[in-house]
Amino acid sequence: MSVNKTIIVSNRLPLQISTNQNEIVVSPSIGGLATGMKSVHSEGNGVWVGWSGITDEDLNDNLKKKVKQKIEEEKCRAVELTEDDINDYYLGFSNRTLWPLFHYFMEYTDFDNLHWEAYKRVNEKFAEVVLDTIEEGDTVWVHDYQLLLLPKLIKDKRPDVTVGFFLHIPFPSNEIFRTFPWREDILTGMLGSDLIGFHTYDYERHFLSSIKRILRLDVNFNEISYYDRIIKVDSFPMGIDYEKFSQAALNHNNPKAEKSELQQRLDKHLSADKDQKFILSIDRMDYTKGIPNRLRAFEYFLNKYPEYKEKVRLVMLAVPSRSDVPQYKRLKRETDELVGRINGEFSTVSWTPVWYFYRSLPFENLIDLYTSSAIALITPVRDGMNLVAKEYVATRTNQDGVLILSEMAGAAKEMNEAILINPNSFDDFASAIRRALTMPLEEQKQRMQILQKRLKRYDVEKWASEFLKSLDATNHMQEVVVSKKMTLEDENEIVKQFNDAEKRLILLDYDGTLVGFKDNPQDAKPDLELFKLLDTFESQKNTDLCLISGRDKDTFKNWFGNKPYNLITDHGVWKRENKNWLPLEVVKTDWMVNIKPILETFVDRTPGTFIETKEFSLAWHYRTADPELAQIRTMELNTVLTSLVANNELSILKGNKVIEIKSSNVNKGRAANQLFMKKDYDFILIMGDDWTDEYMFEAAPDSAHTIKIGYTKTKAKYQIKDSSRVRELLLKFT
Ligand code: GDG
Repeated sequence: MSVNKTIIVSNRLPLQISTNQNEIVVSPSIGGLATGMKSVHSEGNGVWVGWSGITDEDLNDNLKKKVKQKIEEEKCRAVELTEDDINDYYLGFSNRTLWPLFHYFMEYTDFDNLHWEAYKRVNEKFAEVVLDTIEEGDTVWVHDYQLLLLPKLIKDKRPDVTVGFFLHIPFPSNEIFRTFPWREDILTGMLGSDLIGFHTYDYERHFLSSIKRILRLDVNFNEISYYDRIIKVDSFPMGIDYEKFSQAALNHNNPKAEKSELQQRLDKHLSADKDQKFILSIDRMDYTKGIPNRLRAFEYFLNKYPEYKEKVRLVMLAVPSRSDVPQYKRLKRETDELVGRINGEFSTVSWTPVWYFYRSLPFENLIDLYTSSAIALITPVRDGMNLVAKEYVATRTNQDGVLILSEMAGAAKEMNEAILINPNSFDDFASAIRRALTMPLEEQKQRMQILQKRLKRYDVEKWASEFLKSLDATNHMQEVVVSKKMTLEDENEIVKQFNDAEKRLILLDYDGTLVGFKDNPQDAKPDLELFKLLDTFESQKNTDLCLISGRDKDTFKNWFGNKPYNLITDHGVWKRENKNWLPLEVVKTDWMVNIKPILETFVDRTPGTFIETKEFSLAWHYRTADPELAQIRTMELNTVLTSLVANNELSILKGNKVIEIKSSNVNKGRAANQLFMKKDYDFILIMGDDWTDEYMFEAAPDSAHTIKIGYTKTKAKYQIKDSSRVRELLLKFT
């Protein structure tokens, strides 16, 4: 029997693999993600899917087999990648396109088709391994920007499986994201998920704004309606392994503990002058981390407050990263030059202002640095979260020390007690450093205490479990939404009843039901395939086919003039039967002269909207308007119209991206009723997609088959996905 498991997917497996002659050595990696996922991974049959760090070319067949086996022993599955894959998908598309663009470095962003093709190809390779690993009831959690297309690739093949996605870097404002040539593919790729998580509410907001503007989907608070699914978007600020860092610091501070070489060196400097303080910065050598800017700001500080010369030292650890990418090479050169210049300018016999390490240090040395530094200066120009800031706080077990943190790091949102600065302002830098250097111990402790309490509570394990809890809840949410989804059995039953019936009535809405929506309603013309389908239908014996629409008479005359079907237009004002047009209702239109100027003022102030003037109604269309502006304007318009319509016996209909004002004594329900009463039908089928069709569903006799197109709330008995499903279904009757 299989146990439901969680499949974690990330670009890299949480393993370090090295080959020593013909031997394979596998050791676990200690990064934040690996720690956070540890319990998720070890529970049940948990599996981690990712790249091993070794390309196909680096292994012969024999070694490949051994590596595979070793990886599987660690409950991991490897996605095999070639050198080309890594160059084009990882170094190329991930690190030269997505990384700079999502961090607002547009000038560093390459849009290279070859890299995009590789990105798609590699996401498919990941999908293949994941799909091969999935069993019924499993949950998949995909991580980060290298795998944005993966959720859809999984969901398309396995709609039954719950998929979560977490982005570790910022999601940029729509103004940035919309410049991206493959923006639709990226968004729809992510929408394969049931839950999409970000570090902060701002990234969530930006993502939803792109969803509304680029895909034009409906968003309700933090839920996206996407065909038959509701996708939840939320923020989960990633934490650290608090216990590990605070415990390591406690052990380190124990007077009996053995001191590392680095610690001895740090101590020597600190004891030489009691007033001497270290200002620490640790980052990967990445242009998003603001390293050159920090150096320049430090130089500015020393010039502005020369009394701190020989009193402070910037201890800067920059960990080599992506050094094959040209911008990173340039950054390294710039940093080296700046450090050289500043040290050359200020150094004295006993003091060098910047102590610069360009390497990765073992964990113990990281703790040496954190615990020896009175100040941490973490000033990225853009950073998804920034865990270093949190780690510094966790190691301050005496509760002294001051964190200076850039507002542009996601972490700033939860670390208000740090000194927050705008990393582009040298004056902010200088005054923050001075403030930190002079901050009374009592205040340092007050701030640290609050920060520590928060980080301890919401640590990385809690982060992972909160995400999974929320993911599990989305799963139940979906079951509710699709409860009326039409099944194959339902379909077969209706077709059978149709075949057995002797007097059939088929009542079909037009827009959104028989055809999809177009930006301009006049472009949503019937196509040849539709004519063919309707003609076949019409020619069946004992079958009355009627199209029923809010469209005006002239438009339908134009489109269906020489067709024999019955038509009802203007929401039920006009009817065409046996080629003759008859009014179903007597309707006043004198109100239009008063209402139209009001609508015009809305058109003037809302780009992308327009008025459709029909014989008996006025419609304000806003399909192509900015969705957020349109939302505000529809509320305004509603308020303005409400007082007017009551006096004129008018009603306001909210359709699909349209508001229509028409006489209250006309609706599709009343018109449909007249048809129901005409003959003793033993089979009635009604289909429609929007709010105005609910009148028909409501008026229909109990035995009628009512079908709503789309998955929003309805009185209809069944729901189906879209207009192409309508056509597939109708074909079954012919
Ligand atoms: C991405 C996002 C987001 C650093 N130097 C050494 C070392 N480290 C460890 C730190 C810390 C980690 O590396 C760096 O994490 P960050 O969060 O600061 O930055 P990114 O690598 O850019 O991570 C970021 C994160 O994903 C998580 O979602 O916060 O915004 O960009 O844990 O301690 N570790 C060791 N030696 C070093 O020299 N052992």
